[in-house]
Amino acid sequence: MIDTLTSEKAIKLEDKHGAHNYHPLPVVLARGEGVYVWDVEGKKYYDFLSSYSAVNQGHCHPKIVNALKSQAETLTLTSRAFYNDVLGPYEKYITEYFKFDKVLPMNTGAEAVETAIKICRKWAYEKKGIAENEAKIIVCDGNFHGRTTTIISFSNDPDARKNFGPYTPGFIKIPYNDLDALAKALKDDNIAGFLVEPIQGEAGVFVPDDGYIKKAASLCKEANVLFMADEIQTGIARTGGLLRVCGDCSCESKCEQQATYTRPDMLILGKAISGGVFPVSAVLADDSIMEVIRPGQHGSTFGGNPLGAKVAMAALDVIYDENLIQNARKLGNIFRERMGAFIKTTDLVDKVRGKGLLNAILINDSPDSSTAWDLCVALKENGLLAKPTHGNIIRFAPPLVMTEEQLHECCDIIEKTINDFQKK
Ligand code: IF1
Repeated sequence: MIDTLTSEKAIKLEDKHGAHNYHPLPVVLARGEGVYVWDVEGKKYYDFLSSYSAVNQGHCHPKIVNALKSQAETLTLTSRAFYNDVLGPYEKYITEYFKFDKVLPMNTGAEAVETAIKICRKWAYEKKGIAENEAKIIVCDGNFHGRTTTIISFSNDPDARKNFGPYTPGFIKIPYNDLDALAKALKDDNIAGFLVEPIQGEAGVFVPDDGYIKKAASLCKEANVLFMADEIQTGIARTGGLLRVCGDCSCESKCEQQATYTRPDMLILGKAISGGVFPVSAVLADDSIMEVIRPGQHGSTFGGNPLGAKVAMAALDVIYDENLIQNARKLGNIFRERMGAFIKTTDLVDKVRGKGLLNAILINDSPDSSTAWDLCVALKENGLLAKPTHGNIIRFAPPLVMTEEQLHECCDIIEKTINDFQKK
C-alpha cells in the first residue's frame, strides 16, 4: 500500500493519524542518495537541510548502510546488562577520534545533553564541593539543546516551553556571545557548568565573535566550571572543522594543537556521528569527570548497542575517507561568496552568514511574515529543499559530499528562485 501512495495521500495520513507536532514543507520523500532525495512522484531535489545536519555524509551512504546491514544480521541489541563485542572497539575508536579518555554512549541528542547535565551536577557535588542541590548551570538566550522537560526548562522559545511546566530549576540564562555576562555569572560559587552551542543553530545560525568560544572556555577554567560544548549540530565536519571548537583552522587532521582549538571539558555529539542512519549520541570527557558516574547511576536500553556502534564507526570513517572537512570548508566559502555577491542585487535578502556548510540567509521581512516559508515552497518547486527557522531565516545545510559543480547549480536555483519571487 505504501508503494502506491501519492504525496497528497501521505500528507493526509500523517495529518489524520499523527500528532501535529510538526509543520513540514509539503513534500513527501521516498528515496535518498548522496545530496539528492526523491519524492513519491519521482521528482528529484537537492537536500539543503540534511535532516538538520544528521546526514552530513549524504543519504544512504553505502559504507554506512553496509555496516548497518551486516551488523543487523549478526547482533542488534544486548542491553548493557551484558558486554557486547562491538562496544569496546567503538569506545576505543571514538575516544581516540576525539581525544578524550572516556565516552558515555546514548541515542538521541537530547539524551546526550541530559547526560552531560547529570554528569556536570554530580561532578559539582563530588569534586567541586558544591552543597547538595545547589549547583547551577549557565546557558545562553536563544539556545536549542533538545526537547526533554529539563532542557526546555531553560529554553526561551515559547513554543518549546509554554505549558510544559513545572520546570527544572538550576539554570541561569545569559546573552549569547557576551563574555562580560559570562564572567559576571561565573562569580557565583555554585556554578557547575556552562552549556553552549559553538554556533547557535535554531536561533538562526548565529555565529559568535572570533575568540568567543576560546575565551569562554578559559573563563570557565579559571572559575573551576565545566565547559560543555553542544556540537550536535555544528560537529562532524559540518562547519568546516571536525568540530566547531576547532575554530577557523585549515588543518584537516584530528589535530588539537592548533592555536584556535578549544578543548571542552565535555563534548556532546549526536546527529551525524551516525550519518543519519541510526540514532547515536555521545558524551565525551576525561576520567576526572566521567568517573563520577558509577554502575546503576545512568544509562539507556539502547545506548551503546552494537548496531549503532558499527554505524557510527563507519560514519566517522567516511568523514576522513572523503575529505568532508576540507570540502565543507571550501564549498562553504564558495557559497557565502556567491550569495554575498547576489544579495547586493536583491532587496529580498539582507544577509548571508554561517561557517562551512551551515549557513543561513536572512529575509528582509518581519519574522511574522510568510515570505521565508513561501520562498522555501518556491525553492521546492525548483528542486531544492530548505526550511525556514524563526520566521524570516532560511537555513542552508546540504550534505557535505556535494561537489563544487553541484553547489553552483544549487546557487543558480536559489538565485533564480529569489529573482522570480521578487517579480511576483
Ligand atoms: C526537531 C533546530 C536543528 C540541536 C542541538 C541538541 C539537539 C539538537 C544543538 C537535540 C536538535 C534539531 C531537532 C529538530 C530540529 C533541530 C534543529 F532547528 F531545532 F535547531 F537541527 F537545527 N542540540 N536539533 O540542534 O537533538 O534530541 O533532536 O537528537 O525537530 O526538534 P535530538
